[in-house]
Amino acid sequence: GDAKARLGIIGVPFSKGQGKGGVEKAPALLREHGLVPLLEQVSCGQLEVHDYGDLQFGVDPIPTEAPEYSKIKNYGEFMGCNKALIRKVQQLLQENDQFLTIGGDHAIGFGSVAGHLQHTPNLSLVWVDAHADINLHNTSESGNIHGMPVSFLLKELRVFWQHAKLEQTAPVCLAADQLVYIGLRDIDPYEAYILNKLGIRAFAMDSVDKYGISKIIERTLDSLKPQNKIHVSFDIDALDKAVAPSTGTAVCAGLTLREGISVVEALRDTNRVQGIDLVELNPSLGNEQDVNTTIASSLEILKSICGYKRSGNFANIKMDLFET
Ligand code: HAR
Ligand code: MN
Ligand code: MN
Ligand code: MN
Repeated sequence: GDAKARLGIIGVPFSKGQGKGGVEKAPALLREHGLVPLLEQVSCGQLEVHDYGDLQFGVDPIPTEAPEYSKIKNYGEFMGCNKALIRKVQQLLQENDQFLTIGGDHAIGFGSVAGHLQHTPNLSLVWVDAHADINLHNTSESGNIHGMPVSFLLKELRVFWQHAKLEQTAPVCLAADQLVYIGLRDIDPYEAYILNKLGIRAFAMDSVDKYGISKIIERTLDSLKPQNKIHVSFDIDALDKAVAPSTGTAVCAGLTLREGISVVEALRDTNRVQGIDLVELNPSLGNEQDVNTTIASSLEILKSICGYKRSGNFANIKMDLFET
């Protein structure tokens, strides 16, 4: 058959994008639960998985000419980590066909997508999340930078981050018409305003309820440029609290596990997914059963992105039972 595709995995144990410790433990925990062999197994021989371990990162200085950045919690830690991640993702894409980033909190979505854009400028981004994560330094109420990564990526919002020197660290940015959200249900007023002003496609949970997930998937696929590679940034809090309780900012009435799986299966079936993030799994939150439930849901989502077919898969069967 065809040559195997290579998937590179990088753990990013970053937790400074929000206030709750524990989210940095997710990469090690998913590995303990057999992530690497599991993904190779579900792909039925189509995927060769290479684990690059955890990202090493430091702290950047806060730009002195931007005193307003001090309102943001841990800006220097955010930039230090994301600069390292931008470089690492480019290495992963030189050495592999696809990459998976395991957080950590969603602040690492900036470096993961920015690194991807430097390698592949024509990219579409599907952000699956309860939250829009598109705050600016002057619109965020919490100061938590995991609520801001998308604003660092968009061309139309670069003007608000002049002192971040993004033209040096992440010169290729994303056009607003190549971003689609699914699963939103907790959007800050300024975020809603930005989404509206920039005309960003956002399928919030009211749309999922009104039209059904299959229609939302169809409209999502229709909106992505067919020649573009796809980056799927999956925040586990997109899923309902019942199936993903161990996360820092759980919101009720989210996607069912089946809806989440349907979304990533459809994206996978385009054969254009090149980058994946799985973020915000926090094993320090909730009881043992909550943690196990959230790990299981995370693994189901990753399995489906990496080729698990609920309808069955006989791609690697060796013996022809019906030969006469
Ligand atoms: N919008 C809120 C803020 O900016 C909450 C953001 C929560 N973000 C995440 N990632 N959990 O999606 O603070
Ligand atoms: Mn390549
Ligand atoms: Mn998020
Ligand atoms: Mn979220």
